[in-house]
Amino acid sequence: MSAIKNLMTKFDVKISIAIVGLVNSGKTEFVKRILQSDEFIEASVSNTTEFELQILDNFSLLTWDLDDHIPQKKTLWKRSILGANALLFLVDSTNKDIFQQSRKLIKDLVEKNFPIRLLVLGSKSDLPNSASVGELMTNLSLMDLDKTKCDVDLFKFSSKTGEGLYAIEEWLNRILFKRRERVINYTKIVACITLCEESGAINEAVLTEKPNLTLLATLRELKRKVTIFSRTMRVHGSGEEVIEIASFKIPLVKEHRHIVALVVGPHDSIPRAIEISRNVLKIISPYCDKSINLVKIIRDLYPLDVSY
Ligand SMILES: Nc1nc2c(ncn2[C@@H]2O[C@H](COP(=O)(O)OP(=O)(O)OP(=O)(O)O)[C@@H](O)[C@H]2O)c(=O)[nH]1
Ligand SMILES: [Mg+2]
Repeated sequence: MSAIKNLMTKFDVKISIAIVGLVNSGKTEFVKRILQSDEFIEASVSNTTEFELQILDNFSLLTWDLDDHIPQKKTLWKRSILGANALLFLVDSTNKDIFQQSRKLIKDLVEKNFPIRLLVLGSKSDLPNSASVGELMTNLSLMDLDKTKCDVDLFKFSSKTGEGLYAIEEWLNRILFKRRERVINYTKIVACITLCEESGAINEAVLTEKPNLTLLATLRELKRKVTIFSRTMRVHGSGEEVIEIASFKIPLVKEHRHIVALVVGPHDSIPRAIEISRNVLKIISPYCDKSINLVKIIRDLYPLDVSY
């Protein structure tokens, strides 16, 4: 289950998220990535081709294909998109030709529709020609928007590699449920598994001094998940996914042809765990065998993040 879907289905309230953007901005791919299954009901609404709705229990995802203007009169737009709990505006970060058009649409959306919060998302961050966050900020003139009308944030993400999806989940968590993860909090790393894609070698480190049966079963299952993740990410240089096994949260991070899976507690900061994973990846990347002492590396780097 994807982190975003998991977040939405955890709560006992109806949540709707609207995803808008130009044709080809990556809306459908993003929805597929969030749902990661065929178990949703697709409701199509007659008389429009631009609107789509996916419903899963209490959670609905609405998408709208924008063209050259923000619909001003359509009741469906007002009721569904502007009535949603969160509004995401997707921009294909690899297509500089559409930046100007997207800038105009975002400006119109803020000035004429007054959404309270807007998250602008640069999609397709996995591609080499993807514009940076700074470039997007400038080209979309996000700094010039009227802050009294709308609070705007900007992230980049990839539906193919999963990078940035956790930041989106965190944003939604904060906006929808007024929760904020404290990135400065230390994590409690219980265990870690690494995989070298070149040699296939898997390293396992148990950091807690009291491993129990649940943890051992989790590690067995995790090895399977890491292998599947490696297969899925084969064509990508980097990638991210957060999974849950038993009561553990586990970010899987790929970089430098290695994967690191850190097993942390259910309330730990995932952004911090991902940052730790990236630093561990830098250190282990030259090694392709089982000779590295993973326990020592993690304890030396992050002595306060280890569960004793
Ligand atoms: N590399 C890469 N390609 C992506 C990503 N997201 C979408 N694409 C590709 O971009 C193209 C458009 O993506 P869609 O998700 O269909 O875009 P859309 O906004 O739904 O487009 P319309 O429904 O036509 O308005 C497809 O070929 C996708 O495979 C991504 O994160 N990375
Ligand atoms: Mg689509």
